Amino acid sequence: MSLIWWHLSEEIQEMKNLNKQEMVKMLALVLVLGLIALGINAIGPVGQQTNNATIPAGYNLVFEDNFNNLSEIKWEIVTSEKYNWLECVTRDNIYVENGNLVTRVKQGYCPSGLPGYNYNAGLAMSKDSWKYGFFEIRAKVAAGKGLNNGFWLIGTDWVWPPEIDIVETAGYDDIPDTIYMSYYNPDNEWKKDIYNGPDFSQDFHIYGMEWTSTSITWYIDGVERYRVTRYDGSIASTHMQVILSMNRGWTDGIDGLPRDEILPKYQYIDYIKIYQKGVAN
Ligand SMILES: [Ca+2]
Repeated sequence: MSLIWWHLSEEIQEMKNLNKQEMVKMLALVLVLGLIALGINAIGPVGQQTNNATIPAGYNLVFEDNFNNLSEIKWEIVTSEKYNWLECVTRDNIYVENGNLVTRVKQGYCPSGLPGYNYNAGLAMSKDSWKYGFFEIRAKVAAGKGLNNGFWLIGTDWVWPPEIDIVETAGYDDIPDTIYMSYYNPDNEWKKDIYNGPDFSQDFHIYGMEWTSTSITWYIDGVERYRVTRYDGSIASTHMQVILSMNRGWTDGIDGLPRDEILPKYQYIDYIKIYQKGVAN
């Protein structure tokens, strides 16, 4: 503290010695520096890009959920009676908290009494479906071996293939620093790539995917990370529904089971936005 005060005292003394012209120059400099600081602030910290930075030109918003509440007009909360992995899917593991959709994996037996399943998870499926568009979520995934965070698209009424996995953490490791981007095309060919980045469970990130009649392109925080085109195989041309989920089934049998002591685990989704070309708001 005393050092800072000493420097300040010196600067005040120097200011007293400045003539009027120098004072005007200094005030102008302060003003310019202030404007630069304001500009930097408007851009925002890394990982907080504006949506405009990530959406390709020519798209209009057609679906949006900021998760201020859980809308059962927009979402079907799927349960095990309809679908299950190697755990049960129950309603209580999908809920809204502090403006985020939370999907949870926890220990617990299945209400439906399916044998051997002592974990349960949450899954929300969009009631609407879309053909082509730009799909984006801002999410903070959960860390932990055996946990599969997912934001993906599937054919209406669970018709498979096609399937587009916009983001998956496969749960091979404790730290989710690898994002899996996958596409199962209508010919049942699996196209895939991975992106190795930071520990994605430490902060929210923006995951996007553009699907056109000729290509599918994956984005992480506004940067293109993978693309398949019609030259790699057929591109899906049917309506697809969005699924938001976290589960523990995908890596079962590959040393991927979560340790009981890390549960419960939570994935947070701040928003989902879907844009299409040539469609008015
Ligand atoms: Ca939100």
